Amino acid sequence: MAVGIFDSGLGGLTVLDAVSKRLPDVPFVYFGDNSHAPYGVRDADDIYRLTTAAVERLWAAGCDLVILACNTASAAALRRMQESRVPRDKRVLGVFVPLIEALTERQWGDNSPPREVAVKHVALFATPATVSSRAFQRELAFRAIGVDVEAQACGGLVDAIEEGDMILAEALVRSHVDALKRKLPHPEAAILGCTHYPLMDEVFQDALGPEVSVYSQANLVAASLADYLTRHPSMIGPGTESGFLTTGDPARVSRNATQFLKRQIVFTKA
Ligand code: DGN
Repeated sequence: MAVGIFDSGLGGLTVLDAVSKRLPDVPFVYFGDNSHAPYGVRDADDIYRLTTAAVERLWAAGCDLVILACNTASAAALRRMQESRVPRDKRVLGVFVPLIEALTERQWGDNSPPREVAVKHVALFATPATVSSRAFQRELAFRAIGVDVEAQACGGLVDAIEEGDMILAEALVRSHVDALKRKLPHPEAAILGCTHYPLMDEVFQDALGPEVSVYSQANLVAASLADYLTRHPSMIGPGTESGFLTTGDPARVSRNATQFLKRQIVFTKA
């Protein structure tokens, strides 16, 4: 059994990279739904349908535990899936909660009532679908009070990253940060609420300024997964090889993935 890691495209590789550094002996299967990316401009039903199909494919590949390494899918599909579709012996986890636990300085699974936290003004950068879902604000409200969240939908950024057009991606980051700062001039913390965005984290930090703490998910999700597997060791085991699956063109996706992670990545057709 391996851990399944799902994203609409290449962004989840930032999570995979952090997970495989933290847990080098754990096998994983990565699934990129590149032929349907980006999800960020789709409606919630469509995202739910595509996410469910991908998760079922990962279950069939021997992954009892699947991480939705995609905020857009976590926002639109995770709760709905957990309520209706996940069999008893399977688990599907998202990427919001580890981030919010870090922001609110909570331990994993601390379900005590919401309380005041140190950070008061938060900038959220995410896809249009994640921003309009308000899932981040909803999860935050379960844990913290008195936090002002200003969200910026970063239209076009996932497409530019998927295309490998880093000049356009940098220009988009700078213009989205400018737009955010017009609404919230002095954020204390900035959330990169899309797993593609850690590939641009230095540009975000530069545009925001050194006084802003930038939270990016990859390392937080890896730490949370390590903790989860310590408590649920039966979710992994022998019998499944690591691998990379895509619904897109494997040659093209492998080329872009290799460029992102700066190591050879070979995708096969899902
Ligand atoms: N990496 C996905 C996320 O975290 O939201 C991007 C979603 C998309 O396809 N736009």
